Amino acid sequence: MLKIASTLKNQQGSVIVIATIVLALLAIIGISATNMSSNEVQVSTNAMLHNIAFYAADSGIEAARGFLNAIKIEDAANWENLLQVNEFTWNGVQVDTLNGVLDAEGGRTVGPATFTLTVADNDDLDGNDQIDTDDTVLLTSTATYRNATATIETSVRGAGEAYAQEHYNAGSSGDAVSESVAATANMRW
Ligand SMILES: [Ca+2]
Ligand SMILES: [Ca+2]
Repeated sequence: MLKIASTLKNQQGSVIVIATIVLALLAIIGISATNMSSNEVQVSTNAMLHNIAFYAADSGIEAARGFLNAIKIEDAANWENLLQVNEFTWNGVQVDTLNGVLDAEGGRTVGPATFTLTVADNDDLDGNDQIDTDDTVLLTSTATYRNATATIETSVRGAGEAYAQEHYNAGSSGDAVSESVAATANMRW
């Protein structure tokens, strides 16, 4: 009788040990699952933040291309004013950077993010990075949103007023041959 009681007590002890181990395993699995799902939420949040920053930077490139083109048409020397950080008048405002031009045109904010632009001369073999001799500059747009930053760099080519007039008047000049030559020779962006 004593032996049976002792065996039952031992079995109870084993059940408690096994139950404790199972509970511990379940707890570990539960914690791992929670960690995995919070990691996935973090990854998708980071991707969303990066996308917002990237599309803001991309908007900056598109807007800057348009205004670099317009600046070149209005006065080609202003491209060099941008490279030399010299003041010029744009839209009635004194500006000395492409950021200033965009600010004078309504700002650089896209949704919740703001882009920042820099213009630099490419290596156009004149030994002077403040003079543009090949109608090409390097444009960089950076946008930050919370902890995500996106930077896009591209080169922008413009050939000035003559090309711009041909380019924009091509549909009405009626000189298809010279237009297509001009378009090929002055391929811009
Ligand atoms: Ca140069
Ligand atoms: Ca250049």
